[in-house]
Amino acid sequence: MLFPELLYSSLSSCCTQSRTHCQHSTPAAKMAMSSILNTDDIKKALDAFKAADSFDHKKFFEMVGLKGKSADDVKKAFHVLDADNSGFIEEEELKFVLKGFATNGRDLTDKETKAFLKAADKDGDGKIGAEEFVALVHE
Ligand SMILES: [Ca+2]
Ligand SMILES: [Ca+2]
Repeated sequence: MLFPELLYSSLSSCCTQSRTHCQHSTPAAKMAMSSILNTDDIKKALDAFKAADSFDHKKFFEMVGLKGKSADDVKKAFHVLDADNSGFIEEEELKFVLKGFATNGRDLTDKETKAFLKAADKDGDGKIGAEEFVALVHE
């Protein structure tokens, strides 16, 4: 790691005081969505779905340029959206998914969140795994 102090700065103090005994796992450095996607494209896509209940994930992923990205890049985006690093995008995280693209992204409505989850959650466990996300984006 080039900048360990940056990486650990967000962890609780036990990690910085005695890292060897710390029970927290080292988080993978989160990438910014803007390093994966073009910020102008993100802005345009967010503008296109400004109205409540207008969200269309297929068109959105196309507009932000994610659809054309490799599975590796889509997974990087997935990890940005998995805010608590659980390995899944849960319903609560999905509601705020547009904020993962830009801080001024709106919240999805409950209806949009449920429709999005239903489209992505192929195995029916109520959350979106990385593979499910990649499949949805490339669909
Ligand atoms: Ca999560
Ligand atoms: Ca699932």
